[in-house]
Amino acid sequence: MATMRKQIEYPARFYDFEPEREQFRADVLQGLQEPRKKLSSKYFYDDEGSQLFEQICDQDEYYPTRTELSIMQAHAREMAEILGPRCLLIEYGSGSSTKTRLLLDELSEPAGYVPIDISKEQLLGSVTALSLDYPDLEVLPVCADYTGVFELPRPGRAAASRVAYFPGSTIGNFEREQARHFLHQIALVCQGGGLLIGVDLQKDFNILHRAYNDAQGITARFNKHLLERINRELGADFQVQHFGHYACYNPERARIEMHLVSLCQQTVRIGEIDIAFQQGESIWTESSHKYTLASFAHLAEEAGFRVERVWTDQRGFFSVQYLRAIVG
Ligand code: AVJ
Repeated sequence: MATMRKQIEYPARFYDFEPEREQFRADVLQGLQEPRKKLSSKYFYDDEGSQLFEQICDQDEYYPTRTELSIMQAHAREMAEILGPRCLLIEYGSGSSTKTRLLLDELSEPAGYVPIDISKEQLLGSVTALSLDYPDLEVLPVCADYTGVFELPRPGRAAASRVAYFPGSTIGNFEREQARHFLHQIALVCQGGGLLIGVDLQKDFNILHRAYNDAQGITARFNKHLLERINRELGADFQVQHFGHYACYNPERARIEMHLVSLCQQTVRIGEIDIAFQQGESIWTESSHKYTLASFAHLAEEAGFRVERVWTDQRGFFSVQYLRAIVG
């Protein structure tokens, strides 16, 4: 049945490793049965969650996307020069591929573009649009959880180098040890090439706080949507109105910590399993680490990279960095 659907709806070279429902169930049950309840932020991004994230990016308070886009607009040509001709561009978490277009417009004869995303609908949509706008570009989409193991497609044209693109400061969602491990994997894949990465920077706590507590409440909806997804996909009975959005900056750990707080004592059923909540007990749903240029350079070096170039905006809110892979 699944094979049939793939044949009918998807392009022939669509590498489909969409995470399985059972993995989602196992992760959710494990996270909610720990003494300190937690859910992985990667599960925000089903089709509806990805749309909500796009809406967050439009909020005045949410500076990262807009700032990163302005850095790309100002410096894409220079970035393309450093990346060099005939590179294979591999994007981790391509989403709508908006920032990538700025890069693709400047790249010299790219060998191909490999967008990797966990959300199939969004991936298909952006690939369709890209193929129309860049008819000469070989696009090799991969639907996968990019933190896992998956096969990298090979382009028809030989690539001079492999360059990973990881914008959006998604690296901030990783714990330090995970971040190092993930970056190291990329360093191995991109030997001889490198990684172009968006990294959000430390700044006034109030600005950070507002970015994750927008006045329209879109971030709150995005956060609570995770419970709706669990209800729908795992047959749970979360009463979403009995959970509150809470996001706060932790200066000691230099990160935003996002939670869903139980507003009353309640029990939630997920399939056969009951999960009890005290009033005020929280589910930790996301951390978003903020770096300094120095703290990020240190992490990059531990992972097998050397920081070759850093571009920032005038306020120093956000950075785009080119890291050269130096692992042997
Ligand atoms: C795109 C994952 C980096 O952490 O700022 C936005 C996700 N979470 N608002 C971030 C997010 C809440 C975002 N990342």
